[in-house]
Amino acid sequence: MANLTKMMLYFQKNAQKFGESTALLSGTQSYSYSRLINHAENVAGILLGNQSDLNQSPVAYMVEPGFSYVSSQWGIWLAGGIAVPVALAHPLESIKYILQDTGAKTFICSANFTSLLSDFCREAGVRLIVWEEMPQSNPISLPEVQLDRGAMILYTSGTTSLPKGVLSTHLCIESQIKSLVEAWKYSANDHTLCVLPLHHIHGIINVISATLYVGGKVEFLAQFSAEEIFARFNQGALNVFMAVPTIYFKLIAYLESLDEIKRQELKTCMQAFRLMISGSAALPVSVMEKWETLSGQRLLERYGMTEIGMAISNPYEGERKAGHVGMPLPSVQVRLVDEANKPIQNEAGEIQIKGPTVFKEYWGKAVATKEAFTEDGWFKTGDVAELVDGYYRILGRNSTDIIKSGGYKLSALEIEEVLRTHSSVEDCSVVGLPDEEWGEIVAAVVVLKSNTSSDELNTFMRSKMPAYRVPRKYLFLSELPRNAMGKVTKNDLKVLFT
Ligand code: MLC
Ligand code: AMP
Repeated sequence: MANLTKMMLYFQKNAQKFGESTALLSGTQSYSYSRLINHAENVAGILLGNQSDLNQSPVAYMVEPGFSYVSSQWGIWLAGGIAVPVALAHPLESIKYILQDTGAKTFICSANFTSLLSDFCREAGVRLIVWEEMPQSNPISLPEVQLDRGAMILYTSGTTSLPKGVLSTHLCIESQIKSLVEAWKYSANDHTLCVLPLHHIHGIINVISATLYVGGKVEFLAQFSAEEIFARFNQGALNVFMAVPTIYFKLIAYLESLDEIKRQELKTCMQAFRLMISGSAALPVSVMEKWETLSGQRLLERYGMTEIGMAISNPYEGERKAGHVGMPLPSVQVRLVDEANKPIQNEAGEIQIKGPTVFKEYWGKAVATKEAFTEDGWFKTGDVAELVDGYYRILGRNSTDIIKSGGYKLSALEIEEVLRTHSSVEDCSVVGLPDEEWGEIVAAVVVLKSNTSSDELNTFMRSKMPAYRVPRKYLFLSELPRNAMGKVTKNDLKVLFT
């Protein structure tokens, strides 16, 4: 259909090569690489219409994990656009923010989301394309997309009250993929199960993109379910699995609820896997050890971030050290620095990263982008680590305003801003409390100006943000503790919950 004689993008080139091999499995359906690329070209044709190139216009898409997701993403890339995946669990307010911040004027959604989106899109002048209703497009000539062009914007919460769009180029994405393929030895024999949300780098790059780059198979689960994951493991076809520590925690709880015979049967299946990885948050040593006992797999823990892809990893071959994240991945430069950005050795310091995997900019935020890098181009992660016997060990973050819960990065400031909009709330402060299952859970200290209850605040917050951002504990105080500068002393607040 489309004219493919021009320069092809990395994923497209490979997809042509893998032809009729299975790329995706979802539900009872399987999809070959040729079918995937054909459909992506059709999506590109619909997006382009009479234009020859989307010229890096952002295109939002909100579709279920599987064929519709990958063909939408690839279609946007083939048409020369920037892919903006939208979380399925987000309420309309968060979606509006992303559309406004990116300025996306086109939105692909699956039929399940049309009633949520259609009024807003009509009013905002956004073209809404329903994935299931896409017609066959006419043959088109695809634009030539150079690797230095913008490819994807992912939203990340940080030390500002509103999430920032992280813009990665095709070069960043291909470099991230190649680095992982080399380190973790992906191959066409890989068959992985994607259980992660697809608006974050873990699921998008490590699970889907790297597997499809080498001709492997990606199977999808619509949503997390321990029972369903083990049912798929039990079928015996899967050989690679990647997840966040909370998922391993939940899988362990499920395994422990089974009888010995069933547990042993699943252990036999899991022992046959080539690789199991944990990342996105610290893997508690207790979880790593229990998982090894129950599955026979020693988890490979690695460290990454939306802005840099994966940066540090335990070795594929060699010792996987519990409580440590390992060594720099191929093409990634890592250093530890003091508060003056001076490199240090034999001491804890901030992790800084350089290399082709690092993102280009925060979308529309030149000042934030400048502040995120040192003058000589190192990205400041805000994570603190030490180097022990050649292995990095993460010690924490240099901001109490960032919370990691269930593998999601949350901004305390963002949650506070929303809580302050409740009519009974005079002031508030949000902190993360250590939690074995979730890594951290969100807790809010509230000063009230009129009577209300934690139940009411909870209902209010759930209407404004996805469940994983909602405070799980509330504490009411008459005032917030502050230091001499007037800043709330969050460490003092944390102890009040113990
Ligand atoms: C959900 N619940 C929580 C919670 N999230 N409770 C406390 N803290 C949280 N963070 C509650 C819900 O309110 C609900 O309870 C119950 O748990 C089930 O909710 P759910 O939404 O169905 O949760 P579940 O599907 O079980 O989700 C758990 C999860 C999910 C671990 C599968 O959080 C997840 O997919 N996390 C992965 C995120 C991710 O991909 N991060 C990567 C970012 S990239 P109730 O009472 O309401 O019924 C990155 C870079 C890198 O970090 O290095 O990779
Ligand atoms: P995100 O911004 O959602 O991409 O999350 C990135 C953050 O997750 C990093 O800055 C770290 O704080 C955290 N993180 C990722 N992997 C690990 C890990 N293995 N151990 C500890 N923290 C991690």
